[in-house]
Amino acid sequence: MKILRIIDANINRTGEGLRVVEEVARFALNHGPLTGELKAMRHLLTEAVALLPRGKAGLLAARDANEDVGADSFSPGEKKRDSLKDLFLANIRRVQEGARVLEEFTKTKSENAAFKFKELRYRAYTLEKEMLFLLEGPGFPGGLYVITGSEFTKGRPLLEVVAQAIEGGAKVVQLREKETTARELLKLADKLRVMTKEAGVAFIVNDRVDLAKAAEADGVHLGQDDLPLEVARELLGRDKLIGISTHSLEQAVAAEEAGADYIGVGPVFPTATKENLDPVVGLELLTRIKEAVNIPIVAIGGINDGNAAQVVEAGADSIAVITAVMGANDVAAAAKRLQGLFTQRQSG
Ligand code: 3NM
Repeated sequence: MKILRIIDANINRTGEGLRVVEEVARFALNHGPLTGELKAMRHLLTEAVALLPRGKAGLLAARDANEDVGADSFSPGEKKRDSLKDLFLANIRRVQEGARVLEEFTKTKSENAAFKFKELRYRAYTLEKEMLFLLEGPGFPGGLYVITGSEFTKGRPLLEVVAQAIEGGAKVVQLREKETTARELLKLADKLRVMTKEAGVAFIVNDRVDLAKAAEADGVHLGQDDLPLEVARELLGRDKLIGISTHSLEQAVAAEEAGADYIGVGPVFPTATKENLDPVVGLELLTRIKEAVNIPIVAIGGINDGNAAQVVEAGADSIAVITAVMGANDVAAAAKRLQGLFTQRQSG
């Protein structure tokens, strides 16, 4: 009877875990094949139960949830789930642990049932890897984020300047060219895609979800008046980065809640590079935003050699610059100095 109670409790645990994970696959990821696999795993659980002596009826007879001494003791992790990823991980672990317990305790009762529980556990490991990748996305690298601006290169070809910035250690390149046709932008985007891929640098397209998709960029950066994040996510999928420009604490929190992979925060300092600039954010608000959100923060606006260290000190995970790199006399050296601030932080 005691063993049957253990088996019953763990069948419930495994089945409930599978249900939660299935909802994530179905409604959060919109993923047909994974949803199908989870359904098949639930069926496998039912099949295994049917192989036990007296099947489901025997388990029900052994059930006594009121007397379960463990029912009230939540572990701290059970009460708080910070993100969809945490919720997913907690529940896939329940499945794996439940299946393992079932495998051990049914060995003496039905070898075939034990074998099915083992199969279930292995399928849960494979599923964990696949779903985790989809939930985590590609990840934002941080560090120096260089934004293009042909009018600031002092007449030098843009692609050459970007190549030098990459040579200097830039981690992200964003295509942002205001006075160009879509056709020209796509040509440029295709070239930047090749260059960044070879260097292992993230490539982001400003504003244009269509171009980001066409050029197979790593993501898109959107302003407050561009397409809403949900629409961009629908078009690009979960494995692309979406960054949102924010200019206040409220906008930063809202962007994180909406599912941004990172946020731009600016202008940190006054700058003449952008028209219709929002009010200056300053370092203090940058720090407050850093404390309020969990996603990476890209500080932008008027950042240069003279003030970049303070920006990193204030909590920026990344600094985005146009003129400090595009307009530098020695582009590679400028990029190296700015990226160096992050390398120092890591080792210091
Ligand atoms: N966005 P520079 S400030 C493109 O506040 C851009 O969101 C900003 O150029 C914002 O490094 C800015 O030359 C211009 O100051 C950044």
